Amino acid sequence: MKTQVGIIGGGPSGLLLSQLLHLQGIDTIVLEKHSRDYVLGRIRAGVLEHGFVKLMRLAQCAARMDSEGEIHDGFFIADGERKRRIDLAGYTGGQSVMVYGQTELTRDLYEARDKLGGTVLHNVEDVQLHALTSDVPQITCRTGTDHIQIDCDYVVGADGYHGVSRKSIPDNVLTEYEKVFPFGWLGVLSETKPVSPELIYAKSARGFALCSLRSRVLSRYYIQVPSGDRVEDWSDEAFWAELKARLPADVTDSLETGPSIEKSIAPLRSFVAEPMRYGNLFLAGDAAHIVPPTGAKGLNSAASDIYYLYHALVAHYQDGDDAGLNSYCEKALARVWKAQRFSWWMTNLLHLFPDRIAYDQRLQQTELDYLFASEAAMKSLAENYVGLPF
Ligand code: RFL
Ligand code: PHB
Repeated sequence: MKTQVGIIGGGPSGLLLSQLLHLQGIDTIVLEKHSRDYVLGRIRAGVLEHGFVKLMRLAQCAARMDSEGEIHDGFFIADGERKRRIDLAGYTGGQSVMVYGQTELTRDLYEARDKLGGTVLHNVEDVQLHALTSDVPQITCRTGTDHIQIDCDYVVGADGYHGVSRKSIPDNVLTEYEKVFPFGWLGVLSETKPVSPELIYAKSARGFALCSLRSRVLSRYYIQVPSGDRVEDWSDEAFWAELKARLPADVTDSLETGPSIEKSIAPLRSFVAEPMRYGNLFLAGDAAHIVPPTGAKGLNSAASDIYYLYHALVAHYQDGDDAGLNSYCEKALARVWKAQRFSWWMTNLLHLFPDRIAYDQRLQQTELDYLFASEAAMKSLAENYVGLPF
């Protein structure tokens, strides 16, 4: 097989890039390790920056998002019984975020790929990348008993944190920066009325909690749990009791509980791999960087990579201009590190760190007191939360 851009990974990054390039007449093949049902069964992000929303519109995939997604102009931070609304629109000249599930967005991207006859191969095994520094890099893989070779101009590694693309870059070229937090998030999806129309990020003496949502009848809640906890350790009853214990009393009083329809634990990790280009391989999204979910920046950081890569590839194919490809790594990483900083800051601000010395605990409390009292600090939070410009 032959294509212009071979894309590893059929998650949001790979599908969005494939769709955008197709609309510009650039041929792609997407290789996905899992079945479509498996990919669509993963419950992940819920908050999209405006830049991401604009990209979905450019990709002609925004109809359902625009009708079913919710615009949020603000969110709450709770500290024990205190609650402060962060007025996103007020602090950012009218900007907002969109609450629309990653699952739904991925479904929309798959449907758009189908409609245009895009090639997405599922259940591919043993994906390997070859000759990445040559003019004709290749991808080989298997589907069942078929062996496939794809000759490409470029390979995009959009295969997430555990993918093969990043691992195809020689060790002496790649530098990895990593910070693992000593806790994870236990998430529950339930068909209950969300406790608040806007998200609540809650710091409490028992640890962090988050009240989020997918729609008027579908809630998404998270609690911080120690690393090592397993989903089986947490019955629905235990989850609701712990969530209630971490929220302000007025929120707890109106919390509707019900059976979980999904329950999973995500570890909290910060990670960046540099460079994001090796020869004719470009990394994008979680393949190159991970953030703890506290700032809702993971998927949104993937979106800015796709934006830069899309424009760079279009300039290459339509105008013979490689400036965008040559500056991809530098531009993408500059924004990636700002999202890392923000996610790290928000994680440190709101979680319980069991081993923190008393001095650091006082500083954490002072940081939150300062935030609640300072328009400048809240403005900075709002600017980052709605998303820095691409
Ligand atoms: P993905 O979604 O991991 O997709 C990569 C795809 O590659 C496939 N794959 C392979 N395919 C072929 N060959 C191989 N060898 C392969 N290895 C892997 C995988 O099967 C998969 O389908 O990466 P992508 O596309 O870069 O998208 C990134 C986002 O998924 C991620 O950043 C977000 O979900 C992070 N995130 C959030 N981001 C936000 O912007 N806002 C949020 O509110 C938010 N909340 C979250 C989150 C992530 C969470 N978890 C579970 C980590 C909440 C949670 C709980
Ligand atoms: C979610 O709804 O899944 C969600 C929302 C905000 C975050 C993280 C996850 O910061």
